[in-house]
Amino acid sequence: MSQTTASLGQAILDHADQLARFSDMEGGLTCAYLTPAHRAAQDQLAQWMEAAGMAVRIDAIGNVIGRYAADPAVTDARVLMTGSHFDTVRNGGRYDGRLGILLPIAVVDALNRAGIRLPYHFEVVGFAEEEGLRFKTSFLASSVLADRFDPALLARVDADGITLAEALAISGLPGAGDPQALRAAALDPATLLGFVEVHIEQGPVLLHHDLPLGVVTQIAGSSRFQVRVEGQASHAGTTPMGMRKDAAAGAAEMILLVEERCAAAPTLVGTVGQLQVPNGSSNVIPAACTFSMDIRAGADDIREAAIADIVAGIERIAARRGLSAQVERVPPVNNAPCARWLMDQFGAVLKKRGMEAFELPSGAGHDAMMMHRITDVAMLFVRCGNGGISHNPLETITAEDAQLAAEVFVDFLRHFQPLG
Ligand code: HGY
Ligand code: MN
Ligand code: MN
Repeated sequence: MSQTTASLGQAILDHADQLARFSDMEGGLTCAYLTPAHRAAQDQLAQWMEAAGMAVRIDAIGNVIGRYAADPAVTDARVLMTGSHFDTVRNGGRYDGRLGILLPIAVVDALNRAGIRLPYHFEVVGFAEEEGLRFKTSFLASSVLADRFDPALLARVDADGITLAEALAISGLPGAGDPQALRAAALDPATLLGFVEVHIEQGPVLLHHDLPLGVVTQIAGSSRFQVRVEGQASHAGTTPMGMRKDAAAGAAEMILLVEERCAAAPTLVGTVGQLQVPNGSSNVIPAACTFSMDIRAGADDIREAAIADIVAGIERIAARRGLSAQVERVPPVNNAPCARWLMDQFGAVLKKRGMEAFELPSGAGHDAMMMHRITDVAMLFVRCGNGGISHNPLETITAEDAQLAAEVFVDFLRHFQPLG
């Protein structure tokens, strides 16, 4: 087997480069849900999965799912799933999510070429939507597989006023967005042995410890919000400072509150990544200001306590300034623990190769946290270069680390022992 895994690392990076050609923007990588670039990436992944010897299906939400069938001698084979997302943030990196699809495809291709079958069905999922870029609600794709999709989200609109339902209706996907078709795409948890996800760390910890790989202990829960602050437009030159209802100044005070409150507890982080003054003019006091909030913590109670304080603070600031504030909450994704029995199988492979079985939490969210709702999960992190930067074109990994991750993944698959 080793001769066929010799050059997987570079092949994975090459595929990431090829996939990055499909972008919604010039000069960078943006692949938002159900755009032409997204459809091209979906087709490309399906082609690579088929070439690797997998039977491929595309489901009602757009997931690309390849099945590498079990050894025919195993008549009651269940399914071990892996995968990650192929949508991206705006002007993002080319490995976030995609490494977790391309690496397993390369591994299956090597197993197939070596004529090796596993004692279980192995499925690789290209999740169609995880980042929430287009419709401001994340984990759409894994929530369908986990039977946690909220049909009310079909009414969410993108920046062009297109609803998720309309986008699905013209997508060519099975069911065209019919809620029944989305429900029918859910997996049967009884058929699953577990879900394992390979992902870049998206942080500096492995780099700091000079380690290529790490085993994830838990995935931080996250809550996202859209906040709209409304005041009163009036003349920038004639309105005394004490008589203003300035929505942007109010929003600025609220944003500083987010920063201050989220600095107050370990593992708690808060980010305002989007900030707009709709239809603003430089000589008009802003009548409205909108911003996003992304609040995460290593424990749900820490996150929920911060959210309660921040929402109360927003209301206090609005009242004092004569403003109104609407806080719209996107469904939260709770903290997800990884399963010790799965983590230890990655750890055993690392130790057998003379490597440290280093364990670390994930501050980033992943499809595994949604799959955790229906089966046990584990994650293998791969070191990030450039100081661990991610959600940025500077995101990078080395072919050597991708190679190591692929070899460890092959060993994990070939020695995998189901629970019980
Ligand atoms: O935001 C996240 O943590 C992930 O990249 N969607
Ligand atoms: Mn991401
Ligand atoms: Mn990701």
